[in-house]
Amino acid sequence: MFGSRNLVESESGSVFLLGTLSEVHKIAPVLKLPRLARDGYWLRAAKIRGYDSFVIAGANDRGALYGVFALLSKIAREQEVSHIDDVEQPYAPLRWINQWDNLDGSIERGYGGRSIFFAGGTVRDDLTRAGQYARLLASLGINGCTINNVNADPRVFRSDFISQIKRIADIFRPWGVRISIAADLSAPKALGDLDTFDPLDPKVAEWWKKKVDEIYREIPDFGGFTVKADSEGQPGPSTYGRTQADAANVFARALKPHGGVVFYRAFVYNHHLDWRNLKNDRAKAAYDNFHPLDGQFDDNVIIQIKNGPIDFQVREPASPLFAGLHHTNEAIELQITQEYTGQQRQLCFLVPMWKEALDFDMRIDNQQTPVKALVAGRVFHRPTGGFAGVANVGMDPSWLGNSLAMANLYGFGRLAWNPDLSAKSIIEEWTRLTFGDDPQVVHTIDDMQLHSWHIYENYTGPLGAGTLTNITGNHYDPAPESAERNGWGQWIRADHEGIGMDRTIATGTGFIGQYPPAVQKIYEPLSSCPDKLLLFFHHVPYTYVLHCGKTVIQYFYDSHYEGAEQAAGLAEQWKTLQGHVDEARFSEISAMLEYQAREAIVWRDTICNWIYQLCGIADQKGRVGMQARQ
Ligand code: GCW
Repeated sequence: MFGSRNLVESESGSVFLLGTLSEVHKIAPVLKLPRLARDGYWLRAAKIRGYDSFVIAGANDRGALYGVFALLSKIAREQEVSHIDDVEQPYAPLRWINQWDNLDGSIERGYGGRSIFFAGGTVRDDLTRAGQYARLLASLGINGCTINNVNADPRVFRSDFISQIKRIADIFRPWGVRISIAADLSAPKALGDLDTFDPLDPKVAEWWKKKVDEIYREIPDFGGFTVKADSEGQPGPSTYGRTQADAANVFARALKPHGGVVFYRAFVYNHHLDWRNLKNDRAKAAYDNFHPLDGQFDDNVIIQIKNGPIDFQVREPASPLFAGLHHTNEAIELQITQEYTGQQRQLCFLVPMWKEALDFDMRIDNQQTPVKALVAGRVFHRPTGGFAGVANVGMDPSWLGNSLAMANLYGFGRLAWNPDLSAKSIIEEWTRLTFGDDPQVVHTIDDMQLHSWHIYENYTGPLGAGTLTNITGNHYDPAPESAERNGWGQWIRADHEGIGMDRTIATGTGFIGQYPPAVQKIYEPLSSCPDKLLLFFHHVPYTYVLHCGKTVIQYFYDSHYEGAEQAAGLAEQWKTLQGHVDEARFSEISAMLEYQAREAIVWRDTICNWIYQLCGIADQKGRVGMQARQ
């Protein structure tokens, strides 16, 4: 009716002026436009050509799309929009999702069904779910998605496969989500084209250049590569005595002319460490491998660093590598799929945990330098940086395996957009959007979600001991001994006298020395090391008295009993919502939480008995070790 594709009237009669800033300016030159960073948007209620209208102006098309989603979200949450005037900018330029999907349709550490992208070695014929996923990601401001497992299959680079990936890219494009591929450094050799994959060999560089050119012919907005090399059996530059920078740059140089980037993972470590050597420490690996290379990476390489120095445990300190790269782009890798935190069969809302990492102040040069600012490139004025979330959604109708787990993907997207948001405001948004605005429902679900991580920590890995799970098997059941005396380096070092990894500079592995001096001062002395991370940094006797006044052993007993009770409490809390949420989701989550309450008892008893067997100190409250005392 207005003769412009940017000016639309909805069925309800509302008028929307939608487009990029310059399009909006053409139609409504009287509006004073804000300045917007890439992907940012402006929502404004205004009178246009005599009509009460909503202006949705984006810095680019993607921003305009984000503005539409933001306005819809506000309306769905019944927020007042009639006087809206909101400018929103993303905190960091790169907000990517990683999927660990295998070409056969399975997903590594995926708990939400089969792959939405692949089946039987090819791209699925029916990509309906993939299209819905792209829309879902766009609604959160995600602008990139790596579609295959970082334990990468080189066959993705076959020409016939690239044209299949093009189909996924075509479906993602309207939603502003760029597709990327997890790349195997050995592909030129593995595919039989060359007899080497040495990144410094000109033939290899030429192979990557040609391959990348071919990809961009099919997918002009291709995002780039995610790379896992020299890690857990993946081929890497060490085969040829080359550095991680040599490997990263061979990809980067092929991608550069097209505007692509390389997320190069810092998860490089030796999984055949000698456990007998008390100075060995897997936690040191990322910093040891990457800090010396700072400044040697091209400017379209981003070092993708897991939030903690080990591997997505229920509690870890922030990785010191975030503070160790001053001339290199960084991204934080967060794990949305709950590998070590209940595998979507238990409730564990991870946003509070991620906030602790993002807000952690590294005190570089004694200045305020939180991890979030470092990864966004704000501290050292880097050209790019951001967030990578391992989502692993699948064909399950709930995407992740249960109807409450999506809060983690939602939360990741919101934090990637604005890490200053509180966990409480994020969960409040999510619950209202997912379950409506019945105050009892919102209050109850928010409360359950916000406490769930700490509850899970209580019965699986208190005091920074790590998730005391079966680390050589399913990463799910309680099995603390599986972490000890093997090459994986997730040692707890629990013996008859004491427990914990001594990572001090004075007597331990020296890991603490990787942090800036102000942070060392917090973790090195027992007197200032926080209880929640004590056993990550120190080996102490079971009788050591914590800041909270309990001994370590009593804290173990208490937290396990408390955690099991709290898990039972979650099931009770949920029951109060009967009749307030739809029957299908009500019974699905009831069953899950009842199961979780039982599992928490299994965890409690396994861990309490294990530690009692080791130390022989009975629980003061008589719950563990009574027989021994009688
Ligand atoms: O946590 C470990 C997982 C592996 C995963 C690896 C990684 C994709 O157990 O399944 O491999 O991390 O992050 O590379």
